[in-house]
Amino acid sequence: MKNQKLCGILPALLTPFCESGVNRAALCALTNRLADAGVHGLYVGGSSGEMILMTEDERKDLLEGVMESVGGRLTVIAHVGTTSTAGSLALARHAEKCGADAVSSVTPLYYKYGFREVKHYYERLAAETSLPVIIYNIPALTGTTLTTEQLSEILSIPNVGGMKFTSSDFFQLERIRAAFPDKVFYNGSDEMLLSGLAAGADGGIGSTYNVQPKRILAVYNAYRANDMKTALAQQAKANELIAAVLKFGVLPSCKMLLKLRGLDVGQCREPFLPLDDEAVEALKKLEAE
Ligand code: MN9
Repeated sequence: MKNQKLCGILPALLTPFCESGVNRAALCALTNRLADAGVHGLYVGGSSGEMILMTEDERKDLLEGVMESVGGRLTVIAHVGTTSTAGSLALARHAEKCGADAVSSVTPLYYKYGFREVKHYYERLAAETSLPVIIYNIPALTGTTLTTEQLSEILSIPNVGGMKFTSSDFFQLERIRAAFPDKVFYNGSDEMLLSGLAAGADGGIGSTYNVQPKRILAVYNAYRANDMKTALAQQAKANELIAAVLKFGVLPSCKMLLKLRGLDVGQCREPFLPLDDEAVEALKKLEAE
C-alpha cells in the first residue's frame, strides 16, 4: 500500500541563515507560512537547503528546528546525504530520533562511484533506519545517471519507499512508476511539475515552492481534479517566476523573493553571491502570488 502521508506538494525548504548558523526565528516563520498556504510536507536539508554548505551539526540543528516549528502539522522528509556513508548514516539515525517521516539521499557525491557502490550505499541507509528511504535522483548535479534497470534494483531494496526524480526523462519515470505501484514518486523540476504528474508522480518537491506554494498547489489540485486547462494555465504562471529565478540563480533569487515578500531568510552561503541590483529589480517586477 502506498504511504499516502508522503504524497503531495513538499517545498524543498530553503535554510534561513544568520551569523551564528541556522536562523531559528526565520525558520519558524517560513514553515508557518508554508503550512498556512496548505503544503503537505517539507523536504529538509536538500540541495535547496544548501546542505552541501553546512556542517553536520548545523544540519541536525536545522531538522530539530523544523520538527519543533512544524509540531506534527506537516510530513517531514529529512535529506541526510553527505559525502561519506558514515556521515549519512549518522544523520539518518538523528532524523529517526527526531521523528521525521522519511529520510532521503542523493546518490553518493563527488567521486564517480560504480553502480555496485551506489546500491550498497542505499542498502546501508535502508538498514540503518526503520523509516522509508527516498532516493534522490538528480543526474544533472551528481553526474550519476542510472538506467531504469539500475533504479529498479535500488527501489527493490526493502525499506526504499520511493524516489525524488529530478530529470526530464519522463519515459523512465513512467516505466518505474508502473513497476512500483506502491512506492512514492516525486517530480523534482518545478518547471515540469505537470509533466511529472502526467507520468505518474504522486507529488512534487521543489525550491520555488518556497515562494509560490499556492500556485504550485493550484497545478497539483487542478491535475488531481482532472481540470487540465487550469493545470496548464497555472503551470504557465508558475513558469514565469521559475524562468526568472533560473536566469539569476535559483537559490539566491528565491531567498530574495522571500525578503521582498516580507520574510528575511538571509543570504545564501558563499560561494553563492548576493544578487546584483539588476536582478533584484527584475525580481521586484514578478507578480506576488
Ligand atoms: O529538485 C530542485 N533542483 C535543485 C529540486 O535544487 C537543483 C528544483 O526545484 C529546481 O531548483 C527548480 C528550478 O530549476 O526546478
